Amino acid sequence: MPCGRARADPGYHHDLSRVLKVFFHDACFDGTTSAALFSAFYRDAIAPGTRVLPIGMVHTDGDPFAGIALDADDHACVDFRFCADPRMTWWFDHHPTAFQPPALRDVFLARHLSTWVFDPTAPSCAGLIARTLTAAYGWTPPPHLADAVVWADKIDAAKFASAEDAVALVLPAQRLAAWLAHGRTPVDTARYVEWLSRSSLAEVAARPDVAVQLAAVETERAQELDVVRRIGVWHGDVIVFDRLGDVGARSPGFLGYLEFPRCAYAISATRTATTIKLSVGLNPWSAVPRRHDIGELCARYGGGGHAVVGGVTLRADELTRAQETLAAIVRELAET
Ligand SMILES: [Mn+2]
Repeated sequence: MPCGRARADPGYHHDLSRVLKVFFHDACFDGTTSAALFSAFYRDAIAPGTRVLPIGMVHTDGDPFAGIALDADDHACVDFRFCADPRMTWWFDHHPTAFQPPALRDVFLARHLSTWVFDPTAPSCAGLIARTLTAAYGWTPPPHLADAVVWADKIDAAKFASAEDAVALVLPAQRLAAWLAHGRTPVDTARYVEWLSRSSLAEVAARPDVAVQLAAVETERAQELDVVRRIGVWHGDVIVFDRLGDVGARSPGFLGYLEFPRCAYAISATRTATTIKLSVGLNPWSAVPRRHDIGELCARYGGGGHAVVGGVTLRADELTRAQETLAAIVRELAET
């Protein structure tokens, strides 16, 4: 064990009754990798034997932590908005819109905890966590998690040579990223985090229950491409996929750029039984220069994100507001 510090503490040693809650950005490759990585670190270097409860979080207008119980022995939040509650001992994020409302930034700066780490220039939160834990605790991720971190950097920052590369479903990391984006339940993602904390992406992808679902994701791909091609509507150089009329339909994600390579921006509007999601992105493979800070734009409508990708999540009963917000975002992005 590279870090003997916590191991020397007999009070923590293999205390199976100890529980850590890890809050993470749900349905996201970086969010789940971050949660798996932090879980492995915590069991290795802080408190062996801890039972980890991964809890997927979604961005909401208002306080996403309202009604969330911080009742475990310790709490961590990764790849998700800042939570000022002192019981949230650990926090890592790279979203420029992490502080909402902005006054939370003052809390972060004033308390100056070494276990609260924010770097909006990090390509992925998993990469930020790995670098921080190595520097501060001398903890090196096991090879299977180091591999997942490399993929999180690549996927979260869309560092692919082309849209074709980005949507490929050949390697386990990309197959699992597509699976995570395909309407997984919080129970699915919590189990996935636990598996990934202990085994490789290839091993997780080969689990019989997962393999069946990965095959289904691949089968649905051709059908999805047809739909994406059919529903894209141009507004200047912005392509819009309005799926609000089709509850449960997914955002095209990178498939939008594959089918509409000339777009500068892509916006999708999707709806489930509980939430409405507007997703906004800059085409990573477009030669058109970026004209907007998308995270800032989304934050003005109650959402958040990065300069090149962001979103707004609303409640399912806010359809009118969602339609108005979609129209407003389209107007802002389409004007030159
Ligand atoms: Mn991330």
